[in-house]
Amino acid sequence: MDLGIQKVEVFDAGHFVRVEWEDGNKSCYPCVWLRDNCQCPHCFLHSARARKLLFEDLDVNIVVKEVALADRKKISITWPDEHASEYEAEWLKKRCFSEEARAEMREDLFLPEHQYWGSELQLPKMPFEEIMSNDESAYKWLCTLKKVGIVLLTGAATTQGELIKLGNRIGFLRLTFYGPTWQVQDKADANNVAYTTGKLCFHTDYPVLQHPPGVQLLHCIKQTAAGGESEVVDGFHVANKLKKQNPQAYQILSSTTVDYTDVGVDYCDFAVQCKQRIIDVDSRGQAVRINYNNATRDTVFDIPVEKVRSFYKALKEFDDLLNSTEHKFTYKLKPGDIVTFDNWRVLHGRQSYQSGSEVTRHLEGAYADWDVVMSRLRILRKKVLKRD
Ligand code: OGA
Ligand code: NM2
Ligand code: ZN
Ligand code: ZN
Repeated sequence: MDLGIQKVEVFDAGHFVRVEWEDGNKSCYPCVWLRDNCQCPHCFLHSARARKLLFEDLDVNIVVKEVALADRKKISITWPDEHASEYEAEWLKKRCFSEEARAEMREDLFLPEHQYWGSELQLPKMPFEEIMSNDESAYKWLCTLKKVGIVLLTGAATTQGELIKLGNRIGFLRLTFYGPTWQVQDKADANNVAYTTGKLCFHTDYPVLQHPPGVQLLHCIKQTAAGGESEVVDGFHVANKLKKQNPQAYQILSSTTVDYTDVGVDYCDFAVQCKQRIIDVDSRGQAVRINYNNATRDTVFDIPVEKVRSFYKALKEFDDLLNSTEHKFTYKLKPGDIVTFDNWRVLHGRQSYQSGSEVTRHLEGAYADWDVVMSRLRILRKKVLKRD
C-alpha cells in the first residue's frame, strides 16, 4: 500500500485530474469530487470523520487552478478562490474510480459474497465460549454468518440470559413488540403461532415490520424428546432456482405486495400492518431479502381480484422449492445450542411436538440488525488484521 505517484496532470479543461502511479497505472478524479472531499480542517471535521463543507458552498462546475506533486506521496491543488487542498497517495488509491478498485472497496465494506447451500449443508459450528472471549473467533463467526447465512454456537449455559450476553458482544439487540428477548414455548392463549406446539412451515421472522430483523438468535434451553426438529433453507439459493425455472412466478413474487398483520399484546400492545414483496430484489433483479411468514400474512389482500389466483400459483411454486429435499436441511437443537442465522436470507421452520401440562421445549430468541452486526464485524476485522 505504499505505491507512489510519478505524475499528475489536469485534463478536460480543468475538470479532471489524472494521477500516474509508479507502476504505470492511471487513475482519474473529477475536480468536483476532489473539492467536495477536501480534507483540510475547514472542509472536514476529523474528530467525526465527516464533511463540514456545505453542499450549498460547493461549485459543481469547479476546475483546478494549479496542481502539484509533493515527493510522490501527495498532490496539492489550488482552487480558483485560492483555497488549497492536499490528497495523500494512499487515500487517492483507495478511492480510485476504476471498476476493479470500486469492486474491491465494495467487497471490503459489505462482504457481499454468498455461499449457497442445500441439503448437503455442513452446518458451521463454533463454541459459544470461544466467540465470547476471542476476537478472532468472533470475527470468523460473523464472517461465516454473512457468507453462509447460518452458524451454530455450542456449549452455552441452559439458562435464560445467554442471548443478552451475545447481544452485548455484538453491541445491542433489536427490541420488538415481543420484548428484548422472547420465550418460544407452548403458551395458553398464544399471541403468536410460534408459541404453540404446532409445526411451523418455512418462514422468515417478522415480515410485518417495515425493516425486518436481519439476524435471528435462537437459544435452546430445553428440548423435547420427540419432534421439535429444526429445518432451514437458503432462500437466496431457492429464489435463484425459481427465477431460472419459472421466471413468471419470480416476477410475480418480486413485484406483488402482500399485506402482513400482527395484532396483540406482549412487551406492550400492538397493531402492526405492513406491505412487503415476498422476494425483495435489487436493481439487477437479484434477491436481497425474503419476507415470508404464512402465519402473519393478512386475510386482507390489497391487489386486483384478477391477479389473486396467479399470485397463489406463484407462491406455491416457491414454497414447493423451499420444501424440496434437495434444498432443506434438518437438524435438532440440543440444550446449550444457539443457532444464529440471516433472517433476510434463511427461512426456518420446526416440526410439531406433543403438548402436555409441562413445558418440554423452551427456546429463548432475540434479534439483531445487520447494521449492528456488520459494524462489529468491521471493528473486529480491523483489530484482528491490525490494519487501517
Ligand atoms: C419462531 C421459530 C423455531 C422453533 O419462534 O419464530 O421459528 O424451533 N421458532 O421453535
Ligand atoms: N416471535 C417468535 O413473524 C413472526 O411473527 C415471527 C416472532 C413471536 C418473536 C415470530
Ligand atoms: Zn478545504
Ligand atoms: Zn421463526
